[in-house]
Amino acid sequence: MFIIGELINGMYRQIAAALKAKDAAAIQNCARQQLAAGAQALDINCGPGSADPVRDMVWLVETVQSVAASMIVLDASKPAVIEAGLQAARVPTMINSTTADREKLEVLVGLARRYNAKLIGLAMDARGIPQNKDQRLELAASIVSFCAEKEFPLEDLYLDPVLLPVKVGQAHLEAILESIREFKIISRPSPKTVVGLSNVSQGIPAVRSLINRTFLSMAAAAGLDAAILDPLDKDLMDTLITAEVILNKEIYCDSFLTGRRKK
Ligand code: THG
Repeated sequence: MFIIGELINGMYRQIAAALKAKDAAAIQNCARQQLAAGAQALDINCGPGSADPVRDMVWLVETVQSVAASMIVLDASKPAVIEAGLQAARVPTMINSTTADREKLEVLVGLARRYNAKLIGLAMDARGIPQNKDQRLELAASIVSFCAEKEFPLEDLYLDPVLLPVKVGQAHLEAILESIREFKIISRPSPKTVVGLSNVSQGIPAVRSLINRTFLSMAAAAGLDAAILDPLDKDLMDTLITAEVILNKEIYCDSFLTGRRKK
């Protein structure tokens, strides 16, 4: 599974403070720690409190890429913020994200092509979060057909079923898992799939890690290709390694866990 570290996000108080103070060392430490723990890409999000998200995104991209060559996942709802990040980036990039709305697809698929970036497509539109599996599949299929029409490579498209917290969306989780399986068979070549894992445990501090790793192993079994997650959660990373052995994606040996752990 492709691991995207979630921690450089202004949703976290320490990151919001570091961003406000332009504390480059704090951001760079967060980047290095996530990569050392096994992240292959870093999600970057200025958070809801940023007064100037275009400027902050550029600063975050420059700050991170001066210490790491890994892919940066530009996480913002405003296309102008994503474009500023794309312009600043000298490392590989992923756009996070477009919705299934035609206007957003026009802009973001255009940017992804122009900047040779990968693209996350959320199975939602201006009407909001889909209510069932059929609606998710319909939204995902409209993103796929738009990308195919514009000749954006489908293997660079990551479809996101939009993971809801178990606390508010319990009845959706089984359908979300089924969507992961079904998104993969919308087209050939197959699009990829991604979730923002920590969404599932929001608002449940006591058992966050348990909920995250339980969902992740179920999503891995459904064929999930990538996850935005907290790579510093050792139990979560151990669960992922073990799930990949069980799914025969990694070869078993008696030291499979210690052998594949990062530190
Ligand atoms: N899909 C895509 N991108 C995403 C998401 C998604 N990006 C953002 C988010 N969801 C994934 N990243 C996070 C990062 C943090 C948290 C959840 C998801 C989180 N943060 C703490 C909280 O809200 O409890 C912040 C508080 C704190 O600990 O300081 O949970 O779904 N494509």
